[in-house]
Amino acid sequence: MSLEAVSEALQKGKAKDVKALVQELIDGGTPAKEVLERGLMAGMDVVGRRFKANEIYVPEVLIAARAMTAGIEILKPLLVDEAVESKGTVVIGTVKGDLHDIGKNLVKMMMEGKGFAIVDLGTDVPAERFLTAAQEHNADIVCCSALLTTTMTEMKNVVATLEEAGVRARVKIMVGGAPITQEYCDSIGADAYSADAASAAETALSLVGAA
Ligand code: B1M
Repeated sequence: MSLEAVSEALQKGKAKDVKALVQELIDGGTPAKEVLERGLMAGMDVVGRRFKANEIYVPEVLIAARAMTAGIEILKPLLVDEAVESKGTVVIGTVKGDLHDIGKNLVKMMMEGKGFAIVDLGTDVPAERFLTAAQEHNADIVCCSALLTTTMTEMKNVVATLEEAGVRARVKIMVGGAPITQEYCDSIGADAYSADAASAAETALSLVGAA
């Protein structure tokens, strides 16, 4: 029972083993954040590198992603604070053309834990859908996630679409995902960039003046 064992089970896509190992580590007193970062995320990093090197292919990555989600489910109640007072409404989604949702789901989870009501639009979300959901739910923040260099440009459309509809002044826009940088955030006129889920939740609080 070790963090390496979690990482290895994830790399092999063994969801049942990942769940059992994560549970064992938690029961043994390992902090949830450590299990997430040094077990699950470390395993997914290896998967990403092997995928890039063409040593494994989409089906294996997909199975590893399912195993990661299974592990995260166990950690969820331990990673989030039980906030009671509502801090505002967040509309979140992975941008059009992009199906990666593990990072987006982590951001959602951390924000829920900070007391935000979340409207999750899922993946492959067009700019217009971010707009209609923001209007419908009177959102305080729109959060866009992207993992592909080919889809990150869609974030610029989200900013433009909200601007054209005249709602930009009352909705903050947050961006994140592996290829996103502060520089890119600034260049498209979004309000904030965060590198990881925990800091995204903190940033969201500061954007609504609740930090
Ligand atoms: Co894809 N994939 N993938 N993939 N995949 C990457 C992203 C890639 C880097 C792999 C590689 O080549 N090394 C590469 C992108 C290259 C590039 O654009 N530069 C890639 C590719 C090429 C592809 C396909 C095109 C492959 C193909 O079909 N030939 C294809 C595209 C499909 C599509 O989207 N249209 C594809 C498909 C897939 C799967 C479906 C198999 C699967 C996704 C399953 C799922 O998400 N349900 C998958 C996976 C799992 C990966 C890797 C291996 C892991 C991604 C992940 O979940 N990481 C990834 C390689 C890698 O990242 N090492 C890769 C764990 C997650 C916790 O991290 O999502 O970065 P991340 O989220 C972080 C932060 O980024 C941040 O917080 C999270 C942690 O705290 N964050 C935010 C995320 N969103 C945020 C929003 C915020 C703030 C912070 O504010 C709003």
